[in-house]
Amino acid sequence: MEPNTLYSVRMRASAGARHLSGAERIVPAVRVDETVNELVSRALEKGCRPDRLTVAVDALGPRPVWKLTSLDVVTLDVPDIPGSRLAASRILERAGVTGDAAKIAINLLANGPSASGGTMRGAMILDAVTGERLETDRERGVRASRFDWSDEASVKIISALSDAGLTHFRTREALALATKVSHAPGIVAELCWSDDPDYTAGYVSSPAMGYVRFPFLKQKGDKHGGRAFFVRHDGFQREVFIKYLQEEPVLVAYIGRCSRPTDPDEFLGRIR
Ligand code: WAQ
Ligand code: MG
Repeated sequence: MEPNTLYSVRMRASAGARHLSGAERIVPAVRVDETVNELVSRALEKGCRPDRLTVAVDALGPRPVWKLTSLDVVTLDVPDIPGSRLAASRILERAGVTGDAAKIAINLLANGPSASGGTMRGAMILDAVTGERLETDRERGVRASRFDWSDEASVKIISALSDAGLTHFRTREALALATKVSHAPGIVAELCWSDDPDYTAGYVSSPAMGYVRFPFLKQKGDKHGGRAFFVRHDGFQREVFIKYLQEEPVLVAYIGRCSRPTDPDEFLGRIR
């Protein structure tokens, strides 16, 4: 592994106790400056003004950086929310999540998964068999950190996603996150939809099936959303899993396939 001079740059904006936005990058030393500026501008662009904006810059040091290939992306053309949630549940079952665990996760995301019934900053960890919640902090959840697209892969994925009709930055960021998560020790699958009331799309992903999007996993105007990481029932090591998600640096350096919207039954037939 070549010695690296990479830095993790993380931004977080809040108003009072409320989290407004966050983003992070992994960049070489020479790009730290412009990246800090870019993330600060982004935090200030948002409609609501933060009263605290934190940027952390950390050298990654001598640890190796994992170079991963992004998950294959497909969008399933399901026009309604109940149909999308049902198809998402079927796909989770194919990935090794029980119907019960999938249902628990969908209900939690739909109703606000935090202990107080609001959204979480991070993700829930759910036993893929029982649906039991395993994260230590149910208010905050666990956050995946230290991942980014490499410069080259970033250019390529923007073009590949755009060819598949996908141009929103959220898709690109969620794909990098899901790619890192799909390599976590003990992961079975992930379910996500945004807590942004204007963003109705979400996805299920797994190492074998890739990143499967749904344009409508929730109603427009609904402020509930979140993430569930489903993990192996047998021999799951929570500390190892969390340490990987939070600390191991990952660059998504190669891109997977990005397909045009597909009929859900055809997709389910194909992955059988
Ligand atoms: N690690 C773990 N969980 C996170 C992280 C993280 N780094 N960031 C966000 N979350 C959780 C948290 O509970 C948020 O409330 C929830 O996920 C949603 O976060 O078009 O935009 O940033 O293919 O609002 C999915 C579909 C978009 C994208 C997801 O998520 C597409 C999105 P958001
Ligand atoms: Mg959000």
